[in-house]
Amino acid sequence: MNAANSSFRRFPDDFLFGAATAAYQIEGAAFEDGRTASIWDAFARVPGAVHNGETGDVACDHYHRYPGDVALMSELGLQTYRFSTSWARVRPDGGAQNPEGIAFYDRLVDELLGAGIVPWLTLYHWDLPQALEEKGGWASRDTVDRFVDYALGVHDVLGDRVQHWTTLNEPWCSSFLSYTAGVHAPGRTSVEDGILAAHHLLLAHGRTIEALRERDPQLDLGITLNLTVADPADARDPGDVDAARRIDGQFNRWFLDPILRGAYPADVVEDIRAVDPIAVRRWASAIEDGDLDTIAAPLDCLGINYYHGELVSGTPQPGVEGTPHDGAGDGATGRRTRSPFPAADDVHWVERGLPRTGMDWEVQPEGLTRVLRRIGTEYAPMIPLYVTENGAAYDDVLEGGQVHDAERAMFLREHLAATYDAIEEGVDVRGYFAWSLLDNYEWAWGFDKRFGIVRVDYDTQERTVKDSGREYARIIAARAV
Ligand code: PNW
Repeated sequence: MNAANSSFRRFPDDFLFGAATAAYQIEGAAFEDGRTASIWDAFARVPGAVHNGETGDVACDHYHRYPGDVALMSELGLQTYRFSTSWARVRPDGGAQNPEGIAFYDRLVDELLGAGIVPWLTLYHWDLPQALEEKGGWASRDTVDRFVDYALGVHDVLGDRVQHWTTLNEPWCSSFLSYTAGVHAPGRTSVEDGILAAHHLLLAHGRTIEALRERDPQLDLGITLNLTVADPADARDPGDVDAARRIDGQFNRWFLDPILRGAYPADVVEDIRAVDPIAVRRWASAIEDGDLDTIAAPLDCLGINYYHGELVSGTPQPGVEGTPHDGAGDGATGRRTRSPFPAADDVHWVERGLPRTGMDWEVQPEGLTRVLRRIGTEYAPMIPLYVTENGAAYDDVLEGGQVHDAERAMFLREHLAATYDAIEEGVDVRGYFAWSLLDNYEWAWGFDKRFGIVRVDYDTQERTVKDSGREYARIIAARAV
């Protein structure tokens, strides 16, 4: 049975339903109580980097409105809430821990626990302190030590109440989109910086897992990766098959293999070496003895963010340019950006007529079943999986105090059904988080793209539960789709 002919699927009793956000996208209060700039505060001010030059200075003002937002979570029946801590709030300029900054998360966690909602904490959702970027950022190995200090400082305060710890959200984005493509902060456009950043992010992940594990063996420790299914347009065409191998390699395996197998994928290293041998030589000499063992530190769970798949070819496609990952800054503003894939000049995306969301991303729920199946069989058969993000942007209209976002409700239903299909096959999937609780700051797209199951009016900060939010609440109450 597949998602399309779904009838009734009841989730296991211990399956967790939640929603996710990230600090910079919702908190606002960007310079309050000692917080200093992160790379996103700086990048948002680079002309042409973000749609309309919008910043997260205020965003959803969640910093001041968190009690109301937690009450909304209760109203929706969420069992768990995935949020991130802001490094620049907890440690201004990456320096000493700021008691007023960490106190916000202390209050938030208490509010969640008081409402019976399980806190799911992510330590890094892309907001490196700008002062650390100025010392080399993720291209520098020193940032790894700074991250471990930051993680332990957060654990000092919240470790008695937070059980679930995620080191990084989507290191593909914070390395290749950020240091190679230049569409996310800090906006660098270098293959060398991208692969160095990826290595240092992975090392920071592994070192943090080891350090937290040593402190408290009871914690539930993991990482969240954004994964995709890359399919060849024609499975008999060697050029198309190679295109799919390259995208799978650079998007999925570059992170999965070191974390779950302790080695970088050799074919991808060779592909990148062929286009930039100096970058690969510098990257190889930055890898120290023991790094890969650290990166492969055992995990308790793996988070998977899934939005869409990719259909690719080795043959140029008339009328289709770029990748689905190009970001808002591209072309429109003249800021220099490039492909996030260092070795995919000969890869072309193929139009196949699937419905698309407001991000122009294809709606492909069966891809989620396939991602979960693959990870649960090929890579991590013994590790519980969580869908830590899944959702869609659409141009919502508020009419008479209601948002009738039938497309988003359908998107959620189909992807929950796709998740269930993987569970039914025996894949150990333990939870699902909708992206996102609130409309929020969609990075380079600013406030132009709305992913929330709750609408935010950015003039009044009024929250309105959308039809999709009510639909999700009904699904959670029934524990079934
Ligand atoms: C994820 N891509 O970002 C993030 O974790 C969220 O913060 C974000 O709001 C959400 O997905 C929606 O975009 C991504 O180009 C950004 O493939 C870009 C890509 C993937 C994920």
